[in-house]
Amino acid sequence: MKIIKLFIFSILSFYYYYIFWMNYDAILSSRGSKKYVEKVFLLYYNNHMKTIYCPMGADLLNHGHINLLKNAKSYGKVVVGLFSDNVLTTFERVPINNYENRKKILESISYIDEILEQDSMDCSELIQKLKPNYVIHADNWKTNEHSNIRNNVLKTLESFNGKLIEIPYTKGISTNTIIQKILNEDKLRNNYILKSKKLRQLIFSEDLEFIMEAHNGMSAKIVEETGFKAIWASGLCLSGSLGLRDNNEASWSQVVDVLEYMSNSVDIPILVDGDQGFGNFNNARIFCKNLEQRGIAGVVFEDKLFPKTNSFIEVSDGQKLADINEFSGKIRACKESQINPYFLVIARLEAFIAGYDVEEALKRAYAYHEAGADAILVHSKINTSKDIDDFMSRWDNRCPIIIVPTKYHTTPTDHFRDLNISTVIWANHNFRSCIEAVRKTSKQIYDDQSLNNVEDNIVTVKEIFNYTKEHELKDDEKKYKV
Ligand code: SPV
Ligand code: MG
Repeated sequence: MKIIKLFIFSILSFYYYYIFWMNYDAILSSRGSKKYVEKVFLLYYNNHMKTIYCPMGADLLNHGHINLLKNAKSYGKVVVGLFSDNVLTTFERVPINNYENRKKILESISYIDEILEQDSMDCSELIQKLKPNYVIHADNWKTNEHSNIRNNVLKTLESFNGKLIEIPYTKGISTNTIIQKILNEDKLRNNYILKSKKLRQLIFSEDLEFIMEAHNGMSAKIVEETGFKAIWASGLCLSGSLGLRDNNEASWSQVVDVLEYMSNSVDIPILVDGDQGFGNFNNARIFCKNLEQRGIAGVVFEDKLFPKTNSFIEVSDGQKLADINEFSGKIRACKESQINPYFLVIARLEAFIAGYDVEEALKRAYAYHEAGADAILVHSKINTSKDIDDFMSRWDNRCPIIIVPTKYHTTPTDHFRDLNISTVIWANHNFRSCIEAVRKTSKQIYDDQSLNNVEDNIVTVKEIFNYTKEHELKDDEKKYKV
C-alpha cells in the first residue's frame, strides 16, 4: 500500500514539476508572490477544469447569450468558438459588428476564458481540436435550419465521449428579432417618406396623371383597389360626409382625425385639401405638422380668407382672395417647417373663381412658386376649359399644374394632355355616387318595408369583412388568444 501511495505521489510530483518547468519563463517573468500564486493556480485550473465549448456569432449581444455563458461557466472553463465575419455573412447577413468588435465585447465577459475564431458553421473541426467535455448550445437548433450542424456535433462528441448540453432558447430577443424591430421602425418612418416621394413622382412625371377622391377609410380602400395611384381627400366631401358645410365647419383636428383613418387604410399617397390653412401661416404649418405625423403625402392650400366658402358657391359680394404676400408667407412657413423632405405643399389659385383674369392668376402663380410651392392647382368654375387654356398658353412650366375639371367635365381628357397639365383631380365623384346609392336604397326599403328588392343591388356583408380583413384577425387570434 505504501509503495502504491509513494508511486502516486511521485507521478503527481513529476506532473506538477513538468507543468512548472514548461511554464518556467512565464512564471518567473511575473513579479511578486501574489502573482506567482495566481499563475500557479491558473495553470492548475487550466489543466484540471472541464472544458466547455460554445459556438456563437454574438453579433448583437443580448441576455440570451449571457444566460448561456453563465450556464456554461458553471461547468468549467468556457471556450467560445466565435464565428468569423465570413461565416456570419454566409449563413445570415453581413455582421453588424465585425469580428474584432465582437471579440472585444466578449473579452469583457468574465464567464468566458478563451475565444477562438471559428471559420466554419460546422463545429466538428474545433471540437476535434479542443476535445471539450461539453458543448453547450441553445436548444432551438434541434428544429431550425442548423439541425444538421447539431447532428455533426453529436457525432464528433461521440468519438471521445463528450456531451452536448442544450439549454432552453431565450425567446424573443435574438439578433434577428432586434434587427427586425429596428427595420420595422424604419419601415414606418420610411413608409411616410415614401408616400410623399410617390406623390411627388406622380405630379412631376411626364405623363398626365389622375387622383381620385375619397372621404373616409373605406372609400380610400376602394380607390386604391381600383388602381388609382393617389387619393384626393376633398374638403367638400370630407365635411359633407360628416353632415357639415364646406365652410370650415369641421375643425382642422376633426379633419385630421378622418385623415388618420384614411392614411391607415391605404398604401397609396393622399393629397389633402387643406382649404385656406385654417387661419394664418402658423395655423397652416401646425396643420402640416399633423399631416406629416399621420403619413399624409401633401397638402393643397387655396388663396382665400378664413372661413372659406366652396368655390362653386356664389357669394353676394364675390369670393375674396387672400393678400398675395400673406399667402406667400403661409406657403413659405409650411415649406420651411416640413420635416419629411418630400412632403408637398401645393398652392391653389382662386383668381378665376373670384372673377379675376389670367394676369392676376399668373402673378399669383409666380409668387407662390417663388415662395416654395411645389406645384400650382389652377381652379375654375366655368363649364369649358377656357380659364385653363388661357393660363396654360402663358405658363412657362416652371412647376407642374394640377386641375379639377368638375365643371368642365365635357372637355376630353386628351385636351389636358395636349395642354401639358401634370395631374387631374376627380374631386368629388365617389361621395356624390355614395349619396345617390344611399338615397336609392333608403327609398326602396322605405317604400317596400322589405329588404327583398335591394339585396341584389348592394354589396354583401362578406364584402365588408373582406375590406376590413377579418381573416387576418382570425389568424392573429390563433396566434395570440389564449
Ligand atoms: C374639394 O373637393 O373640396 C375642392 C374642390 O376643394 S372644389 O369642391 O371643386 O372646390
Ligand atoms: Mg375644397
